[in-house]
Amino acid sequence: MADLLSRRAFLKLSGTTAAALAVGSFIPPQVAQAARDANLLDANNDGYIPSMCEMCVWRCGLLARVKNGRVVKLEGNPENYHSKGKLCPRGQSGLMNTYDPDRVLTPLIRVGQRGEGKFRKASWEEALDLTANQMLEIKKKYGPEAMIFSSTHNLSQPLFENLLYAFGSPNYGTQRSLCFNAMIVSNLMTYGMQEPDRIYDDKLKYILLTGRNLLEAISTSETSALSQAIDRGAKVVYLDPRFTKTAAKAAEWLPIKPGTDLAFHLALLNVIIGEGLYNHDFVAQHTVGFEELQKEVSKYPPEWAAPLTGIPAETITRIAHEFAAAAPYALAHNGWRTSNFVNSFHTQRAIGILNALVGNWNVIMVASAGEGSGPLGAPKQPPYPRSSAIRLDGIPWKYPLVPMNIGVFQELRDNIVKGDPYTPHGWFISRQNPAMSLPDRNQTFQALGKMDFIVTVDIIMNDTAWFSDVVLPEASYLERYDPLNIINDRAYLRQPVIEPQGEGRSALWIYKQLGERLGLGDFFQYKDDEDYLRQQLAPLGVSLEEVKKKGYAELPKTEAAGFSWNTPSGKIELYSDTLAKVGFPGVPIWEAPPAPGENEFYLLTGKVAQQSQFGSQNNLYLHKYSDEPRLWMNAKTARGLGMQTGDWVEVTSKVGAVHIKLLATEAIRPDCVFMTPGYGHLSKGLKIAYGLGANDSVLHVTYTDPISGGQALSQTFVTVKKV
Ligand SMILES: Nc1nc2c(c(=O)[nH]1)N[C@H]1C(S)=C(S)[C@@H](COP(=O)(O)OP(=O)(O)OC[C@H]3O[C@@H](n4cnc5c(=O)[nH]c(N)nc54)[C@H](O)[C@@H]3O)O[C@H]1N2
Ligand SMILES: Nc1nc2c(c(=O)[nH]1)N[C@H]1C(S)=C(S)[C@@H](COP(=O)(O)OP(=O)(O)OC[C@H]3O[C@@H](n4cnc5c(=O)[nH]c(N)nc54)[C@H](O)[C@@H]3O)O[C@H]1N2
Ligand code: SF4
Ligand SMILES: [Mo]
Repeated sequence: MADLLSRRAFLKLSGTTAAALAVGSFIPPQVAQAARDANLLDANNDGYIPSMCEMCVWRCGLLARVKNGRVVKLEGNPENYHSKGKLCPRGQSGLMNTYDPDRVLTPLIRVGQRGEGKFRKASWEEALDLTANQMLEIKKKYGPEAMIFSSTHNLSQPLFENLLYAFGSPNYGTQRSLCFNAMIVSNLMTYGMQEPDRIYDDKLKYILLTGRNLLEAISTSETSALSQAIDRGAKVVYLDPRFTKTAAKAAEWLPIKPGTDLAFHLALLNVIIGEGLYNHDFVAQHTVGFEELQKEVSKYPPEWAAPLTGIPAETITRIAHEFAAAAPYALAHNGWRTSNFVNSFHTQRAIGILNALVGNWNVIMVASAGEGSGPLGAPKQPPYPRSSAIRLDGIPWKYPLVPMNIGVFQELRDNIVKGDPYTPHGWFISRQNPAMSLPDRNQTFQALGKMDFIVTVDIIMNDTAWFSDVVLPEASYLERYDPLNIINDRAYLRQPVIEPQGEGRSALWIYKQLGERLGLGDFFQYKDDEDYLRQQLAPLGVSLEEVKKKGYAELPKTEAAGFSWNTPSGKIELYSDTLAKVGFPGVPIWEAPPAPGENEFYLLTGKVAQQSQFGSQNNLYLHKYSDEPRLWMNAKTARGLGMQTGDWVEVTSKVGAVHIKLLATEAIRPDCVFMTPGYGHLSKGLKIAYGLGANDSVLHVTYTDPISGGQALSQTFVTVKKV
């Protein structure tokens, strides 16, 4: 007994010491002066500072626990609509994003060959001068369009966009075409908005999730809302070729054949319309194009969809009946990363239309309150110069319906490689890792290789930074201010919890500095970060000091104006004239997806709860709790091929090959294999992530949906052999 006790005591002690070492040794002793000024800490520098997570784009509210002037823990802020008091595993581990020993803490300038990883430290003065001079030289020689800009959604993006549009370039790559273009463009065509909000209240009875793995691909508030709805007895039907954690919690898992979700939903529409189970009043009053839809979907009965999807006709018919019976408390979730096949746009339209037919508008689906900058103020700025250059990503000449600020990033990359219609010479990247997030990594390196100049703003040496000429270190999200974040009727604040380590600086500061050096100072009319925030808060009549204490500002209630959908007809468009006018089908039609050849598998990709995209794999805490990255293969298929868990295999597609260990599992269809994204980093500047696992972007072939411009990630087929 004594032995056991002492062993326990020892474990407890060594655990504490290890944690203290891991975190404590990197923590600078000073908390942010801003927090002290706002009286957020007591005389011992203890307290909680409200701020915002940035471990993913959901931006939950957090409370940073500060003890003796050190941040010791991040907790969910109950006062935030997204976190509601909870942070996900990535949010909880955010401390190690700030205290990562591999953080880039000074500006860096490349000295060796590109990709060799040899950089020298530089002052901000030198790095910013060099960047501005290179950009101006490119502009002078080739025009502003020869500088391309890319960035993934973040709060300082309006300033980034100021930089690129004021510079005069039309070439802008965002993550959206790699993620949810199909969902956005489809919602714009059907509802006239990018993404309606969903209400998971007591009444919600039936939820159809199409590849939306909410219990692993986490959006805290929605993930919790789904779990609570399941607890209250709502039925979840989940379609995914993989048995995910969401499948485990669903009432029914349908291992649908990849790319055939469209057939499944067309058949649901067929039954609901054919048997007259839709909400006649709602359809008559609030939609247009019912006849065209009815005519098209009459071609798609469940018996037609069954052999395509692998789901029995009776099951499809039953689900159609159950869905209609639950109306209007039935939700067909339109998904998030909807970049699976080139027919994903039609799948999305069919899902949107299914919701309209059961009349769940204003009951389960509502207009999002969060779009736009609402009633906030902004620094004055002149209009942007007009750019006469054609956009390299095909908007609008090839993709007439894709909004400009969304773009088609993979097409931009491909046209850089082709030099068609012209050749760009510089690339400015911020908060993004296109070396990994774009399909076909080899092609991305070819595009990067064409540049005279590449600059990246990041906090670590991600693979893109590793191949850059200049790396500008942003302060981490616990060390800086950002513009306010509107969610519903509040504007939330990100504020520094600690002073920046090293030379890290906020994006607000970096873009203003660059703007001034580029002669574009008029687009950055704020003295410093706090001044920017004060200008945002001015119309609300609330002081920054108050907002620092509370973590948010209430927005004035606006009178609900008479609502109509922002479509040409002002109604929900089951048939869309806009689509038809540019030569696309006005109602969703069946388009057969390509299928793998003999001995080939669909390559699936998807999020895991412990990692965010391509940027968190070097986080020590997340690394500790992540599974070893392996290729999932159906156990029976693996046995047939003489392979077992732990074997090293070579996975080959049309564009690349990787080596990875195998995981034989029942949790995937026999015709699919699966890889977790975000592994196989090349950057030796990431000591934990370097060389770990393999990169699925090496394998992905680039396919683009012609309507939404979304990439088609599940349309890559691979062979697998033992090595
Ligand atoms: N933990 C964590 N949470 C995240 C993120 C993260 O990186 N980590 N990222 C956030 C972001 S940016 C996004 S966009 C969302 C993405 O969240 P989700 O939309 O849930 O997307 P994924 O996890 O990429 O893929 C979901 C599932 O699609 C399945 N799938 C592949 N092809 C098909 C098909 O043809 N049909 C069907 N029905 N299913 C298919 C895959 O097997 C996978 O399980 O997650 C967000 N939340
Ligand atoms: N194979 C495959 N490809 C995919 C996906 C997939 O599931 N599989 N998912 C797709 C989806 S849904 C999306 S949304 C895209 C995402 O694609 P990207 O946006 O390119 O990927 P991220 O990993 O989110 O890139 C974030 C970068 O920001 C850096 N960063 C983190 N914090 C900060 C900060 O405070 N400041 C700055 N400046 N940088 C910071 C990180 O180090 C990282 O380099 O990828 C898409 N591509
Ligand atoms: S979902 Fe997780 S990682 Fe994303 S903002 Fe919220 S706590 Fe942070
Ligand atoms: Mo995404």
